[in-house]
Amino acid sequence: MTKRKIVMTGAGGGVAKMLRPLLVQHYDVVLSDITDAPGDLVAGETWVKADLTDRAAVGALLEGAYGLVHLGGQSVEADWERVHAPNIEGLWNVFEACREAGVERVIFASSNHAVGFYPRVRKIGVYEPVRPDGIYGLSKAFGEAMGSLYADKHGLRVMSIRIGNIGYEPLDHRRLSIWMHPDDLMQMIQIGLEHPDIHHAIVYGASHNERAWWDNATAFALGYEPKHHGEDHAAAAEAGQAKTPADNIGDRFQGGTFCSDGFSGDLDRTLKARQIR
Ligand code: 15L
Repeated sequence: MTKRKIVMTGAGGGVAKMLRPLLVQHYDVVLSDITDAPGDLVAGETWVKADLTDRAAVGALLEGAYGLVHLGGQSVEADWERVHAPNIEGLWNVFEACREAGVERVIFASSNHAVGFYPRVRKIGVYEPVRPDGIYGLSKAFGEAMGSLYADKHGLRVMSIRIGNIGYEPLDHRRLSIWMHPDDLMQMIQIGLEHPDIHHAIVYGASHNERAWWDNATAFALGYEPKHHGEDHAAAAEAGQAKTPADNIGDRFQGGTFCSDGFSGDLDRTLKARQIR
């Protein structure tokens, strides 16, 4: 049986490295990044070098694709120019190209940093307002809004995954609450690419974390059943935590150091504030 063509941007990054062997089992995968092709492509994978700010290149990349897994762009906090080019202008190009090419499904790699200023003592779902913890988080909130617009106005089916931290083990206390194993990310992406009832779904990219700060009801309603448990790795997380310096601001908020980075606000007020819709 011929496999469907899926494009994955940001294919040179760390998350893509973990996902590639899983994705190629199910799809014909076109990998893309701003770098040259790596030497480890396997059957079923091809590489297209493209810059997200190059509208024509993004259009050509998405031609004939059934779905897009969009991991590309700036992936940590940076100044406005570095975030704006790939995550705002580039994202616009990506959604426009999907609309024009008739791409049916988009998986948008959003981030926990779209809601990073929620205190750790709060458990949140996806219906609370966004609370970005920096310029990067702000761009992810913008991306979620793009997903909503293109689903409502142009009929795309979009899943925005607020990814916690992807890896084979949680790295510290914070990651113990937001960790996601690549196998579970793959399961979630497949739901996003295949589930018949998706319009625009915002879900949390997390494994089964006993210390979760998130209510992932929207993911569970779509059949998501994470296989990996954060608590199985508590010892590794404790060891990582022991090497992590204390952060009087970041340690109180879900976004961690992204919150303390450049903070000049009123800590008490930010902690106590209830965001009102
Ligand atoms: C993210 O959104 C980043 O892409 C990743 O590099 C980590 O910093 C992660 O969040 C995290 O919060 O741990």
